[in-house]
Amino acid sequence: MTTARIVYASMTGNNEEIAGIVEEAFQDLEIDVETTEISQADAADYQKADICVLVTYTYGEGDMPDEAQDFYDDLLEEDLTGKIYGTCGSGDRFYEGHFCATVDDFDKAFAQTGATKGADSVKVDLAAEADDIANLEAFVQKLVTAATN
Ligand code: FMN
Repeated sequence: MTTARIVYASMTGNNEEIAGIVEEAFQDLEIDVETTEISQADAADYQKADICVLVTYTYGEGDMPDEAQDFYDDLLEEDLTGKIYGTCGSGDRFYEGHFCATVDDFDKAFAQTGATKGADSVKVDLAAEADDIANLEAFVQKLVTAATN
């Protein structure tokens, strides 16, 4: 059975909600999925999954959330060759030039692990609305297709 692991960082709830939308989309496709908040997660947990997903906000001026830093450093040490990954998250377009910068940082980190990108990153402006939910569902569909073909 195909398995997915979602790790998320969220301060005010937008990304927790996105993680929930992504989790439900996996469940709808009958994927065995587990979701963990980033400070409770270990980058090595991705070794147990076929599909690795990271959902995060961005802080400061394009800065990584403090609680994501250790996970990020550990992720760079993992060899995730053969796995499929995708990143997504909510930021705020007000931060021009830094919109969802941490989503991009994790995208690059996964590429360094040897994992294969299964779908383009999805970036959401603040809370997910109907079109964002559709984009997130399409993102999950692509990840599953990449992992099962
Ligand atoms: N969003 C960005 O896209 N880029 C930023 O550089 C950025 N900096 C922020 C700095 C501060 C002090 C705050 C409060 C928010 C910032 N944001 C930035 C917006 C958050 O990433 C956005 O509100 C996000 O939806 C929060 O997610 P959460 O509800 O899961 O915590």
